[in-house]
Amino acid sequence: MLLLPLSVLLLLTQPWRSLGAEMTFYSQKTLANACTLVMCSPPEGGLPGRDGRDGREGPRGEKGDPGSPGLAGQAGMPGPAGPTGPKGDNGSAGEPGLKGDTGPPGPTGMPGPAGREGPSGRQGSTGPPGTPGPKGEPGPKGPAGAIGPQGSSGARGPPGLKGDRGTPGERGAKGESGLAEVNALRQRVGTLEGQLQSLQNAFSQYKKAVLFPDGRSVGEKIFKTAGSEKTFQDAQQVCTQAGGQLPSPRSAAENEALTQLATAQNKAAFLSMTDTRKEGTFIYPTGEPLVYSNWAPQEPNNDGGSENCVEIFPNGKWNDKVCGEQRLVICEF
Ligand code: MAN
Ligand code: CA
Repeated sequence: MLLLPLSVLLLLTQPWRSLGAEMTFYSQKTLANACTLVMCSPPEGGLPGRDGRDGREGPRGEKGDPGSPGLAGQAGMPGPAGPTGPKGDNGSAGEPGLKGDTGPPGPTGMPGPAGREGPSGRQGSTGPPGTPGPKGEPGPKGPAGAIGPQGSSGARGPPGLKGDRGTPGERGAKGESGLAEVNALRQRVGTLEGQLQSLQNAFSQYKKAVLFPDGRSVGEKIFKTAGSEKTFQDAQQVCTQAGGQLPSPRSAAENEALTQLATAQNKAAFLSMTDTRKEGTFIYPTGEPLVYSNWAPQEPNNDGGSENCVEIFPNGKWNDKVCGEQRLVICEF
């Protein structure tokens, strides 16, 4: 037990000795029994450093400082504790902990992608009516007009009046394009306008010829006389057979037209009205009461109690007259 402290003392007190030899010697002694060096050091030897907390076992602490020399012949007191050794390395990693409890539910996720396309819908209701189709082609030519009257020279008369318009033809096929159809219609309108003008000219010409010298046109009426004189009944028949009737002047203008004819013939003419059904109440052939009158003063007086017809004087005034008298025949068309 005392050999090592003594060797140390010898080393410290004999500095002339070779340092390398001593180091070799010391090293061999230390490696041979390191524990012996610490455990068997003098009483004042240092304490080993503390293990690091939770770390691996740290290395051995440094050797404490030598204690003070002891009294001769007696073992010295242990030296003070050495300084705490350096902190050891961290210990090995611990075992994995227990699995944690299941966490709370997460927040609501984002909306999912759009679904697949749905099935086809049901058939829709019937749509509105379409636009009218194009105008049909002109109808077939009308029937031939009546044969015109024979001329005075014995030659063939002029052509008869054109027949009535025929029934419309079937609707034509749709045009190839709107522009072509418009142009065709324009051309047709132009042709029709020319034909209309020709007819107007011809009609004006025929009216003048027909009304001269014993006819008059007023509004849509035509009055014409053949110059003959007949009883009311005969005169009425003549006009009916001609497609007309006895005159029914409903206005001053119409009365004036009749006045001109009577003046030209210088004869009084029968009108259509009578009061046969009810004395004093003159009516038209239709039964309608008068809407216009131009009675001469004190007329109608039903002279003799039997005047149920009406005459118009050349001056235009009216007088009720016996129907059996003969008066100028003027027809209304
Ligand atoms: C004659 C007839 C009558 C008429 C009188 C007027 O008698 O023409 O109808 O009323 O004259 O004075
Ligand atoms: Ca009279």
